[in-house]
Amino acid sequence: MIEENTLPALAEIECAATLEALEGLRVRTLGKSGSITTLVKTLGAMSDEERRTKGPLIHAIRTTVADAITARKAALEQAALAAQLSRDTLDLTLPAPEQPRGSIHPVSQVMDELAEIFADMGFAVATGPEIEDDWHNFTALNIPESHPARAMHDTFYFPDKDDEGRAMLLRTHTSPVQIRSMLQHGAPLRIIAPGRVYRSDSDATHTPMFHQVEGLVIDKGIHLGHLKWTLETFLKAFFEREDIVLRLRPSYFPFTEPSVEVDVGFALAGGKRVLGGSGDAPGHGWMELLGSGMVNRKVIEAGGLDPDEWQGFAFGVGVDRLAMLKYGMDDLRAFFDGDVRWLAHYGFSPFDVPTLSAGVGTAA
Ligand code: 2NM
Repeated sequence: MIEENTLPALAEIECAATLEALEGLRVRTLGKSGSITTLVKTLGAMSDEERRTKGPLIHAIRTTVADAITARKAALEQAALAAQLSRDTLDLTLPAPEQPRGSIHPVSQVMDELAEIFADMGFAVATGPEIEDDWHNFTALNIPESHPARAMHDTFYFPDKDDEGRAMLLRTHTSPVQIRSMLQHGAPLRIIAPGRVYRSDSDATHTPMFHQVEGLVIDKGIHLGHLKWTLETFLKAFFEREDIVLRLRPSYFPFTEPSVEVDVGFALAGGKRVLGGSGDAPGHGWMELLGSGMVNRKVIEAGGLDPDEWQGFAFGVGVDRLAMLKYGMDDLRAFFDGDVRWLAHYGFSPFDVPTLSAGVGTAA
């Protein structure tokens, strides 16, 4: 009886080619009205004697067929998975699609470098409004009404005055930030003020908006020696050269007394100016780089401090010019054209931000 009911079923199960065919077999044998289910049901009508002899056999048939179906099902699923795995291939050697990526503008890069270098010397970064009043931009800086820097052709004025009757303008330098810092924080003070400044000027070497960084130190007993050391240390770190040589020349700015123009020695290499070495050596020269000086007593007073107690030095330099010198760009106007080809060429990776290890004391 086992043979009669199971062998053909077992052979069919073993031959089932698909999961669907196997499921059909299961329904026909173990389903509600399947052949083996029907066989199991016959047990109910049997005498005790008959059930005792046939019962174990009938249950053995059901178990054997059920196990065979389970085993075949596992084999078919395994085969289906193996077939799919061999069909679905992933080529890990294919190049990833190129992602368009922006870059850091050289001006931003240089401003970050400056903040880093001066942070190493204890300077904080100070910022202030680009729309200023003429008291913070001029008067407080000892620039009198008659000074040519106040003339309409240099300064962008707004048509209306502010609530306090002061003329409004686009700041012509970041010095008003230094005045605001003195008034807000008092002394001692060590800050740099980087940012956009505006002058009505436009040609190959001047743009109506450009970038400046100004530095200010206010403390007791500050003298020109501190100024020279600070600028020398800054320029060596920024240009990553130990052979930077400075030349200080007397000059004039209304906000400093004495005022000092700072030149940097350069050599000519292949027709290009390379900073480093004395400008007095044969084949060398001096390049004017920045303005500086001891803060004028009147400016310290305008900043709310007693000039008999507090002294200071200040300096100002063009960020765009620093970037051009360090990274070898020759056209200032390209800085503000927004040409993506120029940006891709001269821009910096956002993942290569300056770190403290690139600051003061690590120049090559
Ligand atoms: C320069 C040159 C010399 C300067 C002065 C001040 C302030 F506000 F403290 F008085 N800030 N920056 C200064 C001095 C700027 O730029 C060529």
